[in-house]
Amino acid sequence: MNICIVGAGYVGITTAAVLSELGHIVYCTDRIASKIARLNKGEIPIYEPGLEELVARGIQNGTLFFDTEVRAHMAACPIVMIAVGTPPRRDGSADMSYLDSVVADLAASIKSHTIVIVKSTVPPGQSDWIESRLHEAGVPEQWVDVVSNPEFLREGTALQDSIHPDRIVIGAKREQASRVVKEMYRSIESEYVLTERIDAEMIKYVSNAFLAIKISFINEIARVCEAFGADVTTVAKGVGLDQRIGPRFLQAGLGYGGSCLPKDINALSYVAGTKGVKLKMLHAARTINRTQLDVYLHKLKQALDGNDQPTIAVWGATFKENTDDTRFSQAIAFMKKLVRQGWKVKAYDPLVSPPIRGVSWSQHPYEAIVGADALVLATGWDELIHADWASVSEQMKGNVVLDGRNLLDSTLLEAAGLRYVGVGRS
Ligand code: UPG
Repeated sequence: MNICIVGAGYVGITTAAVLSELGHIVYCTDRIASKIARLNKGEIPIYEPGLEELVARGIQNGTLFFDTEVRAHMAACPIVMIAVGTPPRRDGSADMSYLDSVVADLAASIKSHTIVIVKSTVPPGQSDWIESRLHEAGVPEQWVDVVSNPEFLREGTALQDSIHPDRIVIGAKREQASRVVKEMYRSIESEYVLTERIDAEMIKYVSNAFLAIKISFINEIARVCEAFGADVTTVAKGVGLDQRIGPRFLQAGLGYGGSCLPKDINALSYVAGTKGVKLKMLHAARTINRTQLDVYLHKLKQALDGNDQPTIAVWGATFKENTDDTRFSQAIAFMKKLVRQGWKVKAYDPLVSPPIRGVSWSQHPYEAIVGADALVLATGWDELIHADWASVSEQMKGNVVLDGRNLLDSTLLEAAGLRYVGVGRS
């Protein structure tokens, strides 16, 4: 199949590379010429393990192309996949302006039957809207099928998630269109959910909302575990073994961040509000996520034992490990909170060092901790979890280690003379 993907962002590039690997001819398009030029040289603008190799292979095999001629490829390909961003607006709603301009391009380009796959995360009802806009612009009804096919890949494990997805959701009006999209993924073994478009759109938002609720739930439970001297990691393990609950997304810590969960739960709350529905659980999940940073700050203050001019080292800045994405990162939000206390903050992250007022960046994790009163593990990077704790203990001035991800082995730290502070752990 010849497929045109619009938007060379995270989802666009990954999906393009995977579809080309499945044997399709894929044209991944974007208006930003500099981005396309870099991609054609095999340079990937994002950090994602394994993606560079896959893109290089597609380019070499002649199955993957990056191009700025968006309209030309839209006109030539029977399948056009929309993978542009839908960033958050101030009021919590999703900004549809990139999608709007893609629809205008489509209206001007479609000359024969085209399946328009909406891969971007959009509010429920958006596919209907795209369809009516195209009809209003003069595209005959029989020329276009708009199909909702949301993406569930996670940053850092995007290829694994794309090649071995838990499910592939395809929402279409006409069965024939669903069949073509299913055929496009032919060699991917997965559960296929063929459904109405509105259900497919809802599945995407509800999945992210549920994940956020699961994380906030365990973060709230961590507070009560701590009050009773229970260990939330053990409690989560025991609870998660119940198949009705499941073990994942029960890791207590600084809370969730990233470009999806915070944005999508805000957008779902917003659209629900337009229909007069108040989503109280989502509201609670957001509140817990915000106050989780205060829980950690309080712990740090207690551990610092009256030292009100401390130097704090923070390891990790990205919203989670194995990504260079810092959008809505709880690690960064926490650093800002520390700076607001008037404290000195020294930070290290294996991939990024964004300018943050009051934060000085180190090139090496052990450089950041020299003279520090406390160390905060804010992102679960492997190299940081498996640090040499004896050296850490030697370099630091104080001995407090605040585990923002509940990932460290307290016995190892304590053996090195460090004082371990986790969340929900006695
Ligand atoms: N997190 C926790 N505890 C857990 C699991 C995750 O605090 O037990 C945090 C994690 O540190 C991160 C956030 O939750 O800050 C989100 O993690 P994750 O969901 O793995 O990252 P994303 O790459 O944002 O992926 C989410 C969905 C994915 C979807 C994508 C975009 O998991 O299915 O495609 O958002 O919508």
